[in-house]
Order: sequence, then C-alpha cells, then structure tokens
Amino acid sequence: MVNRNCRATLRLVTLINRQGHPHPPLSSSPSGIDACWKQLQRNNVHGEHKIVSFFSPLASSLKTRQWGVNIQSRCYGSASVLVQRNPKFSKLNDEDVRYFEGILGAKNVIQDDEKLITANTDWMRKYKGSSKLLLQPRTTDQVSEILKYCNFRCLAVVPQGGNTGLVGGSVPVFDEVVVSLSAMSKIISFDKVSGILVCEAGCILENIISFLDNEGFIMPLDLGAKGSCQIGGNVSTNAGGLRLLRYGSLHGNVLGIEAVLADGTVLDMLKTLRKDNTGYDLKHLFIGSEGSLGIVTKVSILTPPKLSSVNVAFLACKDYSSCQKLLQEARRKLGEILSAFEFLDSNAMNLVLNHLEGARNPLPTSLHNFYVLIETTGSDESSDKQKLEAFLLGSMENELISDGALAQDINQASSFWLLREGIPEALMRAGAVYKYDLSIPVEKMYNLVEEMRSRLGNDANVVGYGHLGDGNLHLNVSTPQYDDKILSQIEPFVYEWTSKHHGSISAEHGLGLMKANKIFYSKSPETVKVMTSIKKLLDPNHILNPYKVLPCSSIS
Ligand code: FAD
Ligand code: 2HG
Ligand code: ZN
Repeated sequence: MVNRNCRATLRLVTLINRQGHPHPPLSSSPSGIDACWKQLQRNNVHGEHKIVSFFSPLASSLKTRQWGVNIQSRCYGSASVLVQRNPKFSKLNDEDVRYFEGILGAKNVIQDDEKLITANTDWMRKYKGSSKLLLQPRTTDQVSEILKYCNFRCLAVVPQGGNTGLVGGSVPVFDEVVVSLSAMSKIISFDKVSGILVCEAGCILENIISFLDNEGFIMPLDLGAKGSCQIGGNVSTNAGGLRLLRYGSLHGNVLGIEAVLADGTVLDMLKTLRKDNTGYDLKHLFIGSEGSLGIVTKVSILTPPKLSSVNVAFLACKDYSSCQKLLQEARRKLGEILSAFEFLDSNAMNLVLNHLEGARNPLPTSLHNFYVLIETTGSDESSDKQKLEAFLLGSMENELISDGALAQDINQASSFWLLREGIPEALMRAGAVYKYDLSIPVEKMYNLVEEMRSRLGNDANVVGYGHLGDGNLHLNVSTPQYDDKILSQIEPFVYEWTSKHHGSISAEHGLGLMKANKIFYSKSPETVKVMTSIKKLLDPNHILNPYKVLPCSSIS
C-alpha cells in the first residue's frame, strides 16, 4: 500500500531544492536534480522499500535518477518563417523602457541577454523569438498599467507563465514584450471548509500542491511539468494532465478568475462560489484562450480533500484492444476510486528506458506491446486494495493483462510514474520530435499510430502514449534530426485523419503558434468567426499574443 498521496508528495520533493526553493525550470542542470534525488531518498520514510510483482517477484533496485536535463539547443522549423510581423505594431524604444521602469522599478524591467534568451525560447527549444524586453509585474495594478500603455503604443505582448507550453504559445514570435507572471506567486486564501483556494497566477503548480498537502487537500490538476508551470498558465491553456479522468477539467474546477484586458481594464470575476447563474460566465473565455484575450492575474479553484489510500499498478497488455477492454473494466470495477488510467506503447517504453537514467522496467522478463498505469485513490485502505486486487485478478483471468506489478511503497509508485511522466523528457533527449496532442475516440486512437508507422517506415520512431481514460493520444514522431521531408509525410495527414474521425487536433496543449492556422480541422468557420469577434471586442489592436490561437487569415 502506498501511503498518502504518493505522487504529489514525491514530485514535490523531487523538484524542490534543499533550501526549499522551487527547482529551476525542467531543463536545468542535472547536478541540482541529483541533489533533489538524494533528498528524496532521505525523505522516503514510508512503508517497506520492497517491490512486489503480483506475477513475478522483482528485485530491481532504484538508482540515482535524473529529472530535467540540459537539452541540446535545436532550432528547427523556425516559427517566424510561418508568419509575417504585423506592421501595425510599434517597435520598442528607450522611452518605452523608461516608462516601464517608472511603473515596475528598474529591476523588474529586464534587458539582460541571458534572461531574454530563456524568455524567448520554449521548452522544446523549437520556437525562438527576439524580444528585447521582459517585464515582471508584482501586482494586478502593474499588469493593468503595462497593458494600458502597450495598447496605447500598439506594442505587442506575450503573457508568459512557466514557459512549459508545447505549442509555441508562450514565447514571442518576433519582438513582442514578454510579461512574466513569475513575481505574482502569493497564495491569497484557503478555506478549509469548502476547499476553495485563491491565489495569484504566478504560483508554481507544485508549490500549490505542497501547500494543499499540508492542509490535507490536493489539486484537481497534476502534470509532468508541475515543477515549472504556473496556475495562470494552466488555466490559460486549460491544461488536462493526469487527474482529469477523476476530477474533470479546469472549466469545472476553476470557480473564479481575475483578468486584465488589453486596454488595462481589470475584470474581477474572482468568485468563490460553487453556484452562480447570473448570466454569461465570462471566466470561461479565459480558460484555454492562451493569453489571447487577457492576462490572468488571480484564480480561485475548488480542491478535493486528500484521501489516505493511493495504489499504483503498472500492467502489461498484449494488444491495444486489451488496453481498451481493461479501461472499460476499470471504470466498472474500480468506479469511484479510479484516479488515473494512462497508457504507453513499447516504443515509448523503450525510449524512456534508453534515455532516462534511473528508469527501470518493473516487468523486465520481456518487452510487452503495451503498458497501462492505473492509480486508485480512496479513503479505505483495506477495501480499496481488495477492490484493486480483485480487479487485477479478474483481468488476469480474462487475459486482459499479461504481466503486472503493484507498488508497495512510495518509491516504487514514483518509479512507475516516472516511466509515464518521463516520456516527453526522454523524447527531447532522443533527438528531434514532432508532437501531436489529439482527442480521438478510444477505439480508433491507436489506428493512427499504426498508420503513421507504416507511412514513415524506418525513417522515424513513432511513439504512442497518453491519457487513455480521457481519449487523449500523444502521438510523437522521433527522428535524429529535424527533416522537412518527414514533416510533409506527417502533416497534413495527421490533422486530416483526426478530423475525419471526429477528433480534436488539440486535446489539452492548446493551439499556440503551431496550430493556429489548423483550427479549421476542429472548428467550423462560423465558430471561428465568433471567436474572432470576441478577440476583436476584447483586444481591438490584437496586441495580446499575436499570431497565436486564431488563424492569420481571420485577424487583419
Ligand atoms: P506557459 O507555457 O508559460 O504559457 C502557455 C500559454 O498560456 C501561452 O499561450 C501563454 O501566453 C499563456 N499564459 C501563461 N500564463 C498566462 C497568464 N497568467 N495569463 C494569460 N495567459 C497566460 N499539458 C497538459 O495539458 N497536460 C499534461 O499532462 C502536460 N504535461 C507536460 C509535461 C511536460 C514535461 C511539459 C514540458 C509540458 C506538459 N504540458 C502538459 C504542457 C504545459 O505544461 C501546460 O500547457 C501548462 O499548463 C503550461 O503552463 P505554463 O505556466 O508553463 O504556461
Ligand atoms: C504528457 O501527458 C504531456 O506527458 C506531454 O501532455 C505530451 O509531450 C507530449 O507529447
Ligand atoms: Zn498529456
């Protein structure tokens, strides 16, 4: 039995350094991570540290893990070649910089080259802008002053959170001013009776998880980038992650938002009510609009209580059809305690084992075709475990599972999760990567991976994994170097296929720059027209996150 909320606790320790400060962004130096790992080892006081497979006893020892690495800089598919700078935008001058210094103080107006390189480059090192200015407001009023001025001067702006976005939305395309929310990271209030948290947008997700853990609550959102991403970025991307299956999307969990419009108007929608039917619920416009309608400055969110019993099982399936049946069975047999159902194929597993130090296959007898990670979270240790064991036994008898292991302690639960959460990092280490985040009906989802494999042959490693319980496939194509010929074999095929099967070209990562012009694969022209009208109403000069979300053709 894994004690307490193992994953949230573990990740927290993994990504917080010895002084208790947030770990630098995910792509930081390995030495810091080693230190964190050692601390994790010291902190591991739960349970017996043995590993038990319910098929075959397993004796693998977990060694030093590296989480977050220096990824070699790769600049491929330069974003700026796709669009042209909007000539209506002004160019930054010294007077602008002095104005911002007057509002924020000189130290929060950053022109330092090294810091600008970081702010201009996305997590994948795929999109690079050339902004000359990074602003770090500390209050909503300062955000308002910044936007009022930028709107007046027609200076384009990119709101930036933790810069972990995967669609090129968080970095400038040209010389847009970057407005970082990092300095707005206060927890404002927490109501233990209702579980409602109010905080500033720049709070790092992992810090919120830690705060809530101490209060006996959890975040309804959890994702691999938690050590760097911010709640404002999560809300702005409508991030999905690993718990959506259980707790639903941010459209359900976010109760209120404070946002600043392009002209500096502060919209106070920071309600802390479960129910409020007083007309249009405008906060939803800011959930998932990727900084194109306003800057989110504060958020109120409903958080569930932390439950005492968490179990994690790592299972092997012989084919995709078994994974699907297992999902159906898990829904039926585990019901309310099911908290995650993730899958990875053997290509993904191989990649993690080959590229992430510390990754160990808990089912090493042979490589299986598919793996499923199941997590349960409930309030009754013995009945939860009984339920899970009965489900696993039944699935074994029905031959839905060909092998499996049940975590016996927090260390092992974490090592199972590493195999799933570590895939994006492993892909970055393997070379160039073409990423697709798709919603597809579960029964058809893996057909796309197979079709892509036969299109690309030996030229690429096609990897399929994702949030199976949510119908969300992460199709990643990995090659040693970026190659336009490969790209032309993937696109537009991948979008056409998804559209034909009534899927969405973005399940949880957003459109950003990467998919702004592909929006029609998933939305009707009429819908895009209304979206454009909303954009024009709230941001008539289009200064907020230009070239992102909406197609260039709709914004003139
Ligand atoms: P950023 O990357 O800084 O910005 C993302 C977008 O939001 C940009 O368009 C930006 O302009 C806008 N924005 C940011 N802050 C604000 C604000 N305060 N107001 C207005 N606009 C703002 N995503 C998932 O959905 N599920 C996952 O499981 C998942 N796992 C990931 C794992 C890894 C290893 C990595 C690197 C990324 C993962 N992501 C995942 C993608 C990413 O972490 C999420 O999209 C996250 O929500 C982005 O938050 P951020 O603070 O880093 O935002
Ligand atoms: C995940 O679920 C993230 O791990 C990232 O959403 C997916 O990198 C990807 O394709
Ligand atoms: Zn995901």
